Amino acid sequence: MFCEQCEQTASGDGCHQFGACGKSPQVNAVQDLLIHCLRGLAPVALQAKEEGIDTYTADVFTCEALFATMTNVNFNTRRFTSYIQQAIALRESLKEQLQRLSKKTIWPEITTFQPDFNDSLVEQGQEVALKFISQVGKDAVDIFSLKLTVLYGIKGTASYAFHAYEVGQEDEAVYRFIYQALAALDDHNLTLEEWVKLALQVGATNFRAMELLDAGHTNTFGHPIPTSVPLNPQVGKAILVSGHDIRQLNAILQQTADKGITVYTHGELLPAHGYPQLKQAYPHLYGHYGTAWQNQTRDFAKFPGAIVVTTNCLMPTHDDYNDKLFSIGPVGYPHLTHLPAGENGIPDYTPAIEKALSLPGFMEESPAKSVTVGFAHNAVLGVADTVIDAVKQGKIRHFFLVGGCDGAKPGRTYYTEFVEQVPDDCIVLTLACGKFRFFDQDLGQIEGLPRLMDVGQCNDAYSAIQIAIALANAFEIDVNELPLSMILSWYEQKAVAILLTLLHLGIKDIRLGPTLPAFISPNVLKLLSDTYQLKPITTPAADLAACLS
Ligand code: SF4
Ligand code: SF3
Repeated sequence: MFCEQCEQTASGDGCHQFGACGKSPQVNAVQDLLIHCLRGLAPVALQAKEEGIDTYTADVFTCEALFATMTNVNFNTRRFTSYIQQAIALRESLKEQLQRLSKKTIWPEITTFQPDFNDSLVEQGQEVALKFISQVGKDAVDIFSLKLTVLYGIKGTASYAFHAYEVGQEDEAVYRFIYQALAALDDHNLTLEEWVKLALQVGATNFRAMELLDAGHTNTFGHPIPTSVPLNPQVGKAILVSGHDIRQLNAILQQTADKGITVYTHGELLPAHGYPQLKQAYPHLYGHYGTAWQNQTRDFAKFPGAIVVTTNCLMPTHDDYNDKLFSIGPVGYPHLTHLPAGENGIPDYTPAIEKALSLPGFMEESPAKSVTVGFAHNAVLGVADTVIDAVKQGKIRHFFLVGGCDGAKPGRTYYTEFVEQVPDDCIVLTLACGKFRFFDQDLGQIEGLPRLMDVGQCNDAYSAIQIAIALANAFEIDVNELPLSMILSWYEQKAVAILLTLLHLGIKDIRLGPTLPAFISPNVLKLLSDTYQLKPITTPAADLAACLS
């Protein structure tokens, strides 16, 4: 196998024997086969779109299937077999419709690929993966590096587009670009410059996908408001909802209303508590349980109720909690109970509800503890005058956006230490699951503004960008001239997409860690550091001093 799509990749080079995330060579091979089939679907779907044929089912399917191949989403070869079958069926259906229009098209080889479902899909996946790697020509290493950047970035974008679709927000241009990027992976004539351009277009499209998702969330659940979230459980039966999917959290809340079950968020669902319409409609949406995704083996084992995983990050499951763990949507793990999507994509959560009722739940109170969430763009810009005055009076010296993914590597203590060392006259904005390194710290206030503000999930990078743009406009300067530094942590492909968005917007001086992506070649890295001054993190003290100088 060969996979280097995440930060955890073995020896910072690539997983060759077995995934450091727990992905087996077999799962990796069927994921590669699925990507190959999606690359074959893409040119056909683009041609169909040209002819006015409805490609909607294929559009949404492509997003979900790409999402399933992201790190820590799906480890189930049977689910990938089904995705591969669907990809081929959708491709052939679109071809048939084109044929009916008497459109004579010479299809590239990849669009005629037919897996043999009676033979080993693993071996076929290994073959196509080898072919993809060996297709590198002139500027081989750098073009391959950019191809992987585009592929991994588009996986992140597709996952946000899928979430946006779920909350009723779509843009045909996003679906079209995802196909264009997939189809480009088979274009052997693109120059290095054209690949760089395409990677930045991934960033632009991801910005649009995050904007759609922001609109979907805020239209459906209201603009987040600062909200205190208990971290101490309350006595009673319980369901824990993990991942990013706020619409599915809403559905679980609906289906558990009046059942005597308390609902807790886990991981990236913590910011859901800030959405007023969700909170008001469901008093049993109570608190947050557990910390970072990489601690789930311990946290899930201890949770005395049912657990539903809606998206990444799912770690290989454990006998201690397998029977109370449920997956939905693109998520999967062998032998885990998967709740299939019903009408409108919402599963019947009865098995999870029954499991929660059969388990003891929390038996005793624990000391009160809480965090505050809900500092998205509307809330922060609502106090823009206070922020601007505090900056003008020198009471706020600098803003730090410390956000991104969490992970298991020891080097990630950098982010905790960084936040601890931020001077008292500076504000820390945070987002995504990297915040669990410091989310419960009390950093105090400046002029009534909390020094630590949780902007939201990783996709709420959109919100952070809106805040930065509004501040830059208020001061009549460029975003890069703001007293703002971005200290980012990455792990998986949503973070790759967000990084490309920031580069597309021309944001400079980003500090990235804990290590740089293995798929970025030295030449591509030089290009990014020359153009955008993108740099690796060093030490908290040195980076802080450089940001404040
Ligand atoms: Fe390795 Fe990451 Fe790929 Fe898993 S997703 S196999 S850890 S590079
Ligand atoms: Fe985290 Fe997996 Fe990336 Fe949404 S939940 S940011 S790592």
